[in-house]
Amino acid sequence: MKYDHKHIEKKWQSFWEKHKQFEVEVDKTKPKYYVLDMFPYPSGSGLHVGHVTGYTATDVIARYKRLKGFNVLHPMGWDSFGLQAEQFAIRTGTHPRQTTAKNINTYRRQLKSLGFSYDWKREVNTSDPKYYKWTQWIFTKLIEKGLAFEANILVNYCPQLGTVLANEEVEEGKSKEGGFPVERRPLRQWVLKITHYAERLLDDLDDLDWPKHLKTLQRNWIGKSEGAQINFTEVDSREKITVFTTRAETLFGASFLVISPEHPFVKEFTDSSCLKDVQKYLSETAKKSDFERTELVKDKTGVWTGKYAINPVNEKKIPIWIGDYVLMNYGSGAVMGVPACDKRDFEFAKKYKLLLNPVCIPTATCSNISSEQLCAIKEGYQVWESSGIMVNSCSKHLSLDNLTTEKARLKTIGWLTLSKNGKAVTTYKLRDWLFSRQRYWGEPIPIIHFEDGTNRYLELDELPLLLPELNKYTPIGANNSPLENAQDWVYFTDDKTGLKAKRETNTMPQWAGSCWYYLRYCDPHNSDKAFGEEEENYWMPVDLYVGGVEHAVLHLLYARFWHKVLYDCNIVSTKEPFQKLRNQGLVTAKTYKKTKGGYVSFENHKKHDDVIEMVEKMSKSKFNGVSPDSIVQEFGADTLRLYELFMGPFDKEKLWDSRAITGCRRFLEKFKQLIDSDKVTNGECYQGMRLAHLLVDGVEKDIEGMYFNTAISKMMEFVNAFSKLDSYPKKALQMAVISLSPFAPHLSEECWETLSGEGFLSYQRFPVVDKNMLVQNEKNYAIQINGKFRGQVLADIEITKDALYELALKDPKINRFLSKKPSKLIFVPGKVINIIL
Ligand code: ANZ
Repeated sequence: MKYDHKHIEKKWQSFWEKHKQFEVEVDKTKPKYYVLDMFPYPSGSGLHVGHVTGYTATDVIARYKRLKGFNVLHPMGWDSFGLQAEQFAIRTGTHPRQTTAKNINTYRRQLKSLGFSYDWKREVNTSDPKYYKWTQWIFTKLIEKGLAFEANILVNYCPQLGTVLANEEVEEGKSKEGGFPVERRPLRQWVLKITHYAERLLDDLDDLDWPKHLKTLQRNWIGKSEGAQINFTEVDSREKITVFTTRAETLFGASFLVISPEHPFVKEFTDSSCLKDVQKYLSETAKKSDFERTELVKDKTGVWTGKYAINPVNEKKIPIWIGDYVLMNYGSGAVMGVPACDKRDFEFAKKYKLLLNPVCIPTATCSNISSEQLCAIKEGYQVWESSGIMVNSCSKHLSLDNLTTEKARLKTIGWLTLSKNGKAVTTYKLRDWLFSRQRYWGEPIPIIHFEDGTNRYLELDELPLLLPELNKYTPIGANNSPLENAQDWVYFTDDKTGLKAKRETNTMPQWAGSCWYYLRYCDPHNSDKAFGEEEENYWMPVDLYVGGVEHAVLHLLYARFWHKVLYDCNIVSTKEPFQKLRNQGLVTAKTYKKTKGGYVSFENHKKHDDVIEMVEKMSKSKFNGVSPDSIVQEFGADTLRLYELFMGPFDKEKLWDSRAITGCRRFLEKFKQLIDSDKVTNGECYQGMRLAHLLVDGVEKDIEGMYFNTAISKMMEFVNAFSKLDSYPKKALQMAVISLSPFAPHLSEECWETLSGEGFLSYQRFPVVDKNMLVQNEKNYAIQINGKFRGQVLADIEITKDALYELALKDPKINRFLSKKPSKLIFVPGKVINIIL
């Protein structure tokens, strides 16, 4: 019987839908399992096969957990607000609402065509007012807690995108979205106090089952540094300058101070004789991004202010410089320059001819230092950045000489604290989250401003604050949001106060909606609350979350932050949202890149002589995206699902090869042939049952460990071994069908029906393995003839030499070499027989 995938897949998809097979409700009699995909932003180009690896894996897990008796929540939705959706709308000249609706339909159709077992009744869409009403409400909770406020801050502004960006959205001085240059500008903006949670965001990582590299990425992003603040005094004004240092013990070596160009004291600390130079310097650095300023390879620049400060430990006068390698938004925006112990300060001192005082030298036991190097360090010609022994560090206040770095640090901080010249502090690289965007396609920030400069947030009965309909939604620049165009919406009289009011025109960043969507899935149709308590209690936390590693510091950090705020408001019951997390590996494909830039498609690449073949991340823009549609059409969803996971280990990078799909298709055809075969019997057959138990055991372990590719290999091996049997026990085949069903659910349903299994496949239980059946009592023996390998035979582990020879004679492939009687049989039990003729 032919494998008609089109008929089979349509039949079972309608069946599942009709019987609402994947819709779930809270059921306290069953254990729950919540398996979640990072929901997509529905782009105009639709899904490509690289997107669906993760979705296929979670679907295998969801189906497997159902077979294991869990009540499985497996939802899907759309992250449809944000820059990408808006950029697409601008490019195509259609309103984002229309393009979003259209794109969502495409995505939904594509995902359904793959037979994913989502509870579609729970679909959420972040740009739907019924959803964003609650995003806005959570924002008001942040205000209530004092975690959202307006401030004048230096922001990352991207002129091409016409908006500010969060630190997390900037990479190497460019916008992650689009790669456009980003500059620093002071602006009044909404900010969320994520730094308040820095310590908990760090600590709670310990208990999560997340990949190690991902935890490291978050830890580094939060960037905890333990150090000290030290106060220096400016000579003329007696004003204090506070520096942050992780090396307090090097204080005797501080021979200059460097303050950031944005430091509030820059004006005050500049002597009139240096004013011109300073102004010139400031205007030059204003154009640079933080990345350019701190890039390690770059030459450090600076300018002298003409002023001095007093080093509190020895009362020495040291010059105050301005240097752009010092960032205003880290530590205190000022550093003490210790050229003997810090490479950057060493280069700076060399360039501007500043003093160097060696204060820390390697210990005598430090092995890889030559005597010449030691001499250079002691004399101040070479920098020594590691720990060691303190020298030249003695004054009437403090003596550190001969102490180790660590002891000296403690002693220095102790003295600083007692003398009130400083204190121990912890700083974080994490910055507060810049939350305003000058964009149209986002959640309006539910704030209204009054003429007297005060404001208020909208209360629940005033939400959702609808995004006004606008025909002109492109960025208008000059730090203004396109929402300014909706004059009637912006200016109004506030009913609650009777005052004239102006609405906030900034919108929320694209990360807002995804900060809590996993909570809405628990109770998506609740119109009185963001979600019900009972539902949240039952379903949370997410047991398995699967998505790309690119979200390590954006979505995953922001969502953890909001979740902790909600936890503190007693709105959620768990401290963390995502208990276990796994990243799918990137799917790559061949690209054809023109040497002058740009890409051509595979079909056209021969027409160009300046193209280089490369392997890159799959993407429509590089013309190497493969749509699942054509593959589902030609080979079927089950084949595609199998190939998605068979390509290689789930968390590793994999190269897409459309030609290799036929292998998976052939396997499914062979599987179906077993089921349709007239060798299927109701009888028992030890060999067949043993193969089935081995299969179930292997597949179960592999699914649990997310080794999907090896699970599929085991199924392929099963089919090969099983097809050689004389009869096919039905029971064994039923076990095999259940094992296959999470991977190829449509064909499995069809096979179950053919085998006339009881009830529907989706309600079956995953077979229980009989451990006795797994014990190995047969082996594959290698058969050699005159030392040459001629084939294999399966035989009892305790078979005798002569019985094995008899068996070999029966195998036609081997028999044709055995024309004569053997002169000798050399036998290694359990391994090999060599027949000498
Ligand atoms: C003196 C010193 C001596 C330093 C020495 C280092 C080595 P992490 O580990 O990244 O926290 N620093 C402080 N504030 C800064 C700012 N706003 N911009 C740029 N650099 C800043 O690094 C902390 C160290 O970076 C601090 O310790 C300070 O230099 C510098 F042998 O102070 B140190």
